[in-house]
Amino acid sequence: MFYKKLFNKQTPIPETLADRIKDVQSHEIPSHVAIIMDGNGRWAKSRALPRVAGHHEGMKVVRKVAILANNIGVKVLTLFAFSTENWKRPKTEVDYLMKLPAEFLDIYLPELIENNVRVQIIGDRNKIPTHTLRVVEQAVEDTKNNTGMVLNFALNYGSRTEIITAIKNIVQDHDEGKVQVNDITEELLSSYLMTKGINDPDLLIRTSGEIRLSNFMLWQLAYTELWFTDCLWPDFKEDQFLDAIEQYQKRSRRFGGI
Ligand code: V0D
Repeated sequence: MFYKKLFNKQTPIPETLADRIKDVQSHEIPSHVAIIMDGNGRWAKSRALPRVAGHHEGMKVVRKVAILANNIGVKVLTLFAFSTENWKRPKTEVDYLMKLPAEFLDIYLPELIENNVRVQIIGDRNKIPTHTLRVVEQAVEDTKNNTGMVLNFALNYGSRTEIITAIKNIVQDHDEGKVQVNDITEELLSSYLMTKGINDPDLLIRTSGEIRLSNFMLWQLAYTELWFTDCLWPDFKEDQFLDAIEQYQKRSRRFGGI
């Protein structure tokens, strides 16, 4: 059973978590879960630590949530790691953030591969430092044949820019005679987005109490269940993830019943 991996021999599996996992698995699991991982800076501040300490702690939570999501049967987990607006932060913080993908993959990629997870990225690769991009693209390449969950990192991602780029490419293909005006449907536009081939999220989670989308997957979230929590991302653990899944299951059972 997977949750043995989350706990070593000294730490017994808490009965409650095992029970909760069994319980959520007896209902519909959202196929695609997207998460806006907010509150790392605030978590650090509340402990009188530098902001980057919160980002580092948040990285460990990414691993926990990814392993759990994969093992309950989530097919795609999209994580908003860095937005196009995040470049406005102090350079020292941006530099630190850009080192996290390499550190994360260095520590956790072997375990993700053992769990058959496939790494993907969405976002504008242009401004990502070369070293970071190389390491991430290598992980995408190394896991491309894995058949488990897709762990999709949104890096330098912004939804409006994504839609504009899609429109430009559609117009280009129209000019070249590859697309007719009447071909332009929701499906066609979806196929020009960076999420092409990935179904829209069933559940969006945002931590840290902000109740907004912040330019994240605006097109893809049209029908998504939204779940907001005051919990800060570094404090978000298995229990909070299962809370969100349970809430999703309650809502979809209610609609399914009519
Ligand atoms: C900081 C909380 C993992 C959010 C999580 C560059 C803010 C920790 C990655 C990662 C970040 C990205 C790509 C990849 C593997 C791992 C990551 C960033 C920030 C932004 F292929 N955590 N993480 N990337 N934080």
